[in-house]
Amino acid sequence: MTQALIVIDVQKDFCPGGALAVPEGDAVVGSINALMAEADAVVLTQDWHPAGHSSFASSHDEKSPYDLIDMPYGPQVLWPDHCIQGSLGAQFHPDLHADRADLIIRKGYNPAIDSYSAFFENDHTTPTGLEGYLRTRDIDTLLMVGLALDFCVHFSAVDAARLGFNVTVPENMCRAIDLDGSLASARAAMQAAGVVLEASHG
Ligand code: VGL
Ligand code: ZN
Repeated sequence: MTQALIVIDVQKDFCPGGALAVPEGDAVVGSINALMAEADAVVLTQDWHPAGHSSFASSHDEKSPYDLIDMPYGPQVLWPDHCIQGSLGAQFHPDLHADRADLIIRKGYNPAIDSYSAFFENDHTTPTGLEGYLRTRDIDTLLMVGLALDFCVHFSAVDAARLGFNVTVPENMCRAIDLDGSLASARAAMQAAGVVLEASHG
């Protein structure tokens, strides 16, 4: 078994004070840092949108953050502007041991498609390249942690399980946005895909 720790979007904009703050988002940093020391490989993802991204409510007339719209690839929640390429808010949380990362994978850079998953954009077909990286390093087991549990961790974990990786999500190292029951449906979807949800790890 070769295991990678996949740290999803632990960025300033998803922490208290950020543009799309996840409640207690910063509370996961210490335990994630501790886990990095034990992992065979560490991958960080970074939400990385161009200004005017199509997932921003500000890019659509008469829409507000958290409205749902139909995009060519399916339904899309509209978000406050966040994680704009090169902005302060797109930086990793300052206490995260980002120097430990073997790979940093950016996602959401296509102006027309959002990308919750670390593996595929929201069309569920355009790959980010992460699968190839993990397979060529003979990694078969993933611990997935970070923000937000009900969006980017959820879709990343489901895709990873469908691709055949053994996936565990320790919930104490994640925090959720919880929009209209999104946390409950995310948990159900992860379990249905074969993801192991743990209350806490270690
Ligand atoms: C995320 C909403 C928009 C996440 C990213 O990291 O969960 N959520 N962009
Ligand atoms: Zn985003």
